[in-house]
Amino acid sequence: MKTFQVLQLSLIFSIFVNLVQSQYLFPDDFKFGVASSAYQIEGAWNVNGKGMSIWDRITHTTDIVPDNATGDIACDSYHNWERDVEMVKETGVDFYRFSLAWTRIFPDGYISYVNQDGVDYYNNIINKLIENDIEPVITLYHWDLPQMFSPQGGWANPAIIDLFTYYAKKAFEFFGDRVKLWITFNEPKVFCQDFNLFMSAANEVYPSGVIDYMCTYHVLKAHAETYHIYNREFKATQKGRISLTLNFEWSEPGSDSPEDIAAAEQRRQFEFGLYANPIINFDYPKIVKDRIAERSKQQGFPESRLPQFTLAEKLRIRGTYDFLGLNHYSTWHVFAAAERDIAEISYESDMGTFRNQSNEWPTSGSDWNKVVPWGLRRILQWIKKTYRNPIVLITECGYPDQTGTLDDEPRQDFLRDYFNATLEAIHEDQVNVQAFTIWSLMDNLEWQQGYRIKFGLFHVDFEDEARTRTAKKSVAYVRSVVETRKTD
Ligand code: PNW
Repeated sequence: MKTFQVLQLSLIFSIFVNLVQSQYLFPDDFKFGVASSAYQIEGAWNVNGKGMSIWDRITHTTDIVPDNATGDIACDSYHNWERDVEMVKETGVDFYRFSLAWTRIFPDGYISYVNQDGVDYYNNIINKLIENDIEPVITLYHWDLPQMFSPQGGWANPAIIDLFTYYAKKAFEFFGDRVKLWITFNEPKVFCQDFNLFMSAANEVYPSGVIDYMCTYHVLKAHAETYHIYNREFKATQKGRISLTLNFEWSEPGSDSPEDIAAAEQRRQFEFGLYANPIINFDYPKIVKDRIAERSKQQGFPESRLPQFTLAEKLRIRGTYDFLGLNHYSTWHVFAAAERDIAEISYESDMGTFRNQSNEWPTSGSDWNKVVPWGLRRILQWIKKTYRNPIVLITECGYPDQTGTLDDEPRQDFLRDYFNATLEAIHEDQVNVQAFTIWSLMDNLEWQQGYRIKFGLFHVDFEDEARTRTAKKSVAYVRSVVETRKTD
């Protein structure tokens, strides 16, 4: 045969293979999970010795949550944990990411008194998961700070660093023989850069642009210390991995103009780099440092409102990750904007830029959760480039609606699209993403949106005292993806 014919034949053959196998597969060692968090599901807020957290106080004493909703009962997972494990099993996934309620184990936050009931509760869940071949993944801090620490400013007070690390160390002692994946913090950007909401009390206002950076500074130090404790005292025997989880909404330049391209990058650095850069690269991102220092100076501050790390601290924080946890929900168009009035002292004015979402992007049950799967792929590409291709575990991604309907095709479509974006990132961009976690196992208390927004793979009947759970259609879809390794 002539060379030409061979080429022609092989071309036809490869088109045929592509047609038959039009789809990428999830690698065998790629893991799937589902997630929840303590305050959003557990209930039993004051049962059997549990202490009060800031979210108990916020829901009881402020009106930021609609319908007077609270987590007092929530999904009552305190009593329904066996059913929860059954549900995880039904989805077929490899792991369950849940969080510890600090105050269920240490009611006042201090480790001087252990509430054994809390330790037993989490031991039961962990043991049942393992019995069912499901890996427990624990988040130490998913926003429910012990209320005892709130009057002292919580994460704005340096005392919190030791208080957190003591608690974390106890958690490794109690559960680390069986838990091999730890997440110190869930989304510090959310609880620091929205500090007022997360500490909100009737007559207090916490100044943005000051206190939120103190929070950032203390969280990064607490994370690093916790990482070092685990590394030094537990890793050799327990053989687990530890990191933190950062949320990242993709910032796409609003146009091809150099200004908008720069604005999008500036926003990524303020929202994500603020936390990722000190841990993975070194120190805060330069653009963030420079902008806050410059605005602080113009405002008459003697030094930057962003507390600076010493060289020793920078070195201590750098490298404190075994993987990068990523929570992702949506995408925005970002534009350059005129500098805000210098008198305005806030994180938002430090960050600058302006953002909106395209009306052409399909919407979901929550205004800003537009469905933009390519945004996830761009994030993964950007992380690879900016941080030298770290291991990425997607620790949350999910679709909200307002009905909780069992016929949740839109959720299934969302998952298919975001799974495909992940597959393209793996196979076409060689991004090192190794897990996908669906938020959430079940409908639950969606923080300041109460029970109005529903992310669950399982429906929960909040009218029913038993909080009966029912699988939505997307559960079968998830199970089939996990089994077949393909998205349809
Ligand atoms: C996450 N954002 O919060 C939380 O980790 C979950 O507890 C929560 O239920 C889930 O997302 C759904 O909202 C986020 O503004 C809050 O980019 C805000 C953002 C991202 C995540």
